[in-house]
Amino acid sequence: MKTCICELFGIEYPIFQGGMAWVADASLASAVSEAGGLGIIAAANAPVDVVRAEIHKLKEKTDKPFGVNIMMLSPYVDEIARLVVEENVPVVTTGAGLPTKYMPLWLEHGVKVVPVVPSVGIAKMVARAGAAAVIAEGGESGGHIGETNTMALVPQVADAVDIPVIAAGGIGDGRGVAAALMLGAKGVQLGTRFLVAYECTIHENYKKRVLKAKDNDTMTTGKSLGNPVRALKNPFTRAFLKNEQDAGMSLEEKEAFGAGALRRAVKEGDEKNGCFMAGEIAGLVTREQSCKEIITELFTQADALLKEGAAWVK
Ligand code: TUI
Repeated sequence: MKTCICELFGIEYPIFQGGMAWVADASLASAVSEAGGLGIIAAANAPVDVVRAEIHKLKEKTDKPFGVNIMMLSPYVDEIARLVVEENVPVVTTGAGLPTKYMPLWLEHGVKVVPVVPSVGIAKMVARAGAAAVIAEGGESGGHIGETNTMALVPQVADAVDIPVIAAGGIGDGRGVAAALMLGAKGVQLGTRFLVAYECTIHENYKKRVLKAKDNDTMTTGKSLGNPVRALKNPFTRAFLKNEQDAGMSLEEKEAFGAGALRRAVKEGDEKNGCFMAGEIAGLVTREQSCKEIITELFTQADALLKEGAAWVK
């Protein structure tokens, strides 16, 4: 199954793997790229040397195209912006803020820029600045999220910009892929489903939580702080929400409570104090598979659905 996304990025299937902070390392990204998608290393809050080492590890494992996700709130964002140029990274995706300041540098060096956008306004802005495509990410996603959900966001972004749209948020199987294409997307980005891939190196407890999750097991914290984050419900998310509502606590204290919580989930599997970021689709993710199995299954299903589709209308 091919779309213009395949040609644009030199990949076999129109799928990006989400640039999940602390999760998306060389192991996961190289496996996704080898399987024909676009594997993405998350720079997150990591220092430049750590990201460089992951890029080198990935290059040893695959010759296929890959990307680096840059979290715009990172304290190292300036250095990481230069690193991707030095390392000839073919694709940069960005999240949690506007990448426009860095786009002239990336474009000058032939880096394809694909920002994650939570709204039509931001999609238009980055399209004008030279983005190759946009990832329209709905509020069903895990981690830091915008306000509009995928079903409403994707068609509105697709109508507003002339560049291809990649849909993200709430997509977990071939039905989601087919639906995204019907909404006007030319490709998809998945995060949660890749959390349980064999090649994903997160703690076993994290994988178990995702595999056991039901439809209503995620929640959003941080809304009142202007920093909404979706994660699996646990003692940490409940305590965070309680602190948020506590008038006696300062903004700084409330934010500090969340520091290190994602690392505690990913590295230590800390069920009590960790923040297990995951999307609403976690309830659909019930099996560990290789990245290759996941991607092949997604597109076999989507292809069959799209071909059958005409017969559903009497
Ligand atoms: O970035 C994500 N998801 C993330 S980043 C992350 S690390 C983190 N952890 C805790 C707190 C903050 C970050 C975990 N998950 N998704 C992409 C995304 N980008 N969602 C929303 C946006 C976004 C928001 C505003 C993109 C641009 C934007 O621009 C407006 C502005 O005012 O900057």
